Amino acid sequence: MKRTARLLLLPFGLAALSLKPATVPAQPKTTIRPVDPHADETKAHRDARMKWWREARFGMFIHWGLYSVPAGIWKGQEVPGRGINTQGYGEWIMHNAQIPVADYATLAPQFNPTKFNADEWVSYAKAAGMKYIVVTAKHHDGFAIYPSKVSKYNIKDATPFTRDPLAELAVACKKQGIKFGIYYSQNLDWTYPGGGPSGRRWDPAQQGDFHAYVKNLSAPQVNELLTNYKPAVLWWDIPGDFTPDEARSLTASFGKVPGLIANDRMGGGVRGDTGTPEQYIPATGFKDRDWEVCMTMNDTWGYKVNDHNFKSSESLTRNLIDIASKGGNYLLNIGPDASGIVPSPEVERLAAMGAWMKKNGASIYGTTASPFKKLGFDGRATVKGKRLYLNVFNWPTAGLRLSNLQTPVKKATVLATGEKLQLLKATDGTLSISKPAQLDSVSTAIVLDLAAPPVVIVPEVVAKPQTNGSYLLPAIDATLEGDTIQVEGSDDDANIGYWTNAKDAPSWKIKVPEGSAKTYQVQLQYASESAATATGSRIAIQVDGVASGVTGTVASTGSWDNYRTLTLEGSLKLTPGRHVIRVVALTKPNYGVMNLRRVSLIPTP
Ligand code: FHN
Repeated sequence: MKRTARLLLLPFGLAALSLKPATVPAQPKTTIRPVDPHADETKAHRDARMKWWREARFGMFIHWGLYSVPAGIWKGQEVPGRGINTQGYGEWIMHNAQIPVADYATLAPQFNPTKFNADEWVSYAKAAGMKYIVVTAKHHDGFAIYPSKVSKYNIKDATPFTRDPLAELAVACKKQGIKFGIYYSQNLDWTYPGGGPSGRRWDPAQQGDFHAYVKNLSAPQVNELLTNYKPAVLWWDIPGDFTPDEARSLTASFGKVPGLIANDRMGGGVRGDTGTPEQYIPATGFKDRDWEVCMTMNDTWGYKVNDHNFKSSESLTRNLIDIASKGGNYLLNIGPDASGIVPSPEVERLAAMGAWMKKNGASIYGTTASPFKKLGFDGRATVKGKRLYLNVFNWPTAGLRLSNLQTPVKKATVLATGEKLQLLKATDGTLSISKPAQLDSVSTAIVLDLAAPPVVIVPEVVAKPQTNGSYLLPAIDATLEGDTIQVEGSDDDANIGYWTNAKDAPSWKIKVPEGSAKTYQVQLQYASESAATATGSRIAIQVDGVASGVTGTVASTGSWDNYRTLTLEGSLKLTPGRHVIRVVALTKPNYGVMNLRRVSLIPTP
């Protein structure tokens, strides 16, 4: 569980519990709408609804609001991060500088984005090869950048700017063939009395009843947005602990937008359509789940005048390729300034990505995840029907080789130029592909036309002892049993997380060489944010499905990111041969068992 993932998880669990009555009396049939508006959807319907989004692969996030005026600076001082916003994001300035509501509202008369040009913004997305945009209608500061009838704290009523940016963007999107999406902070609101807080409130004006806030602002604004702008995407942020009725009120107008796609950040028991890893690319993607990585180009979502720490267009493009190869979408952010101008480093990066996408987009759009567990070169793979795309970041000096592909390859071409490449198949089935005349410094996309959709043998991962005799079993090599448990985090620091069902379990295969029967201590590298008062989960190690007697308790480490090494009690006796080492949870007093990065077996003398 990453920091954001934890926020998603807790309210789900609580809401689910509160829905279960102790006894179930015979009830007349009711017509109460389920809390999750898509609860009864068939797979076919869902596939049809998600089709455009799955094919799109690339979208633009836009964070724009009153916070673009101070642009990271308050009373002449650069505002650092605070509390849960350690990053010091520009759009968090009201929270990070603890600006009183009335003082923050003085930004509204200064917000006059006369240079805002919806066609231009959408054209940047289009030029980058993006297929949809998602723009902040209201962020945590509570200010609406559209003329809301629900509250006067909006662009039309509170600023000199009388236009409606959302309406203009919706029209520009339609004109340019881009899907239009809306972000809405349904839970956090630092201005409206009772709005969801982030830590302690800092101004008495923020005090109030959360349920009244949902009833009088949040739900009516969501319904207003869906009714008036008919977005293709609704992007919730930071799940709220909503009652079932509140959850229903927030989704009351979903029916007005057939095909609406909403993410997993609403709360109140609504699972949503898409997972939302933020600022990282999951090591293995998400199993059986649509997902979208949202990411900043520099270190802020909302404009900050002094943030020049931009990722290179090469790494942004490779991120897109990496994400597509794992079956996800990339929602890449821009943070326009208060006049409505998109900062030039962002425009330049979008154009550079677009130049690559124009020639190589076929290796991204409409593709599905790589069938390979690992490639033997620095690059990524995607699939579309009978085509296998290889994106090669750095051409291997020893030549490009592909192992484990069982399907016959008919031809290989360079996607951007059409150059035909030579194919050579070794007796062990390894394919060699000749080097193109020209390589792309970002990534050279190769198309392999196959006789049928690719069939790939995924080699079994069997851990062997290190030189000191110990076994290292990393998250990335685990076999996962269960529906919720998954590998998260990026390759270097991946962990097993979302372990919310105690019956789920990770396991590893190991091979103990002949003549080296030994006993081992078992160490876990783990993190857990269990409440300080609650005990941690009891853990046990099984060998080949049998309890080994090795057990331990994974107490809180303070946060889901704070890893600690724990040596379990007892020792493991392993005979020569193959074994399956499984970590099981005997108890789960908290909402997650733990985040597990690695298991180590250390030989004891
Ligand atoms: O707190 C926000 C943050 O400002 C930004 O909007 C991101 C985008 O995903 N969402 C929240 C943090 O998860």
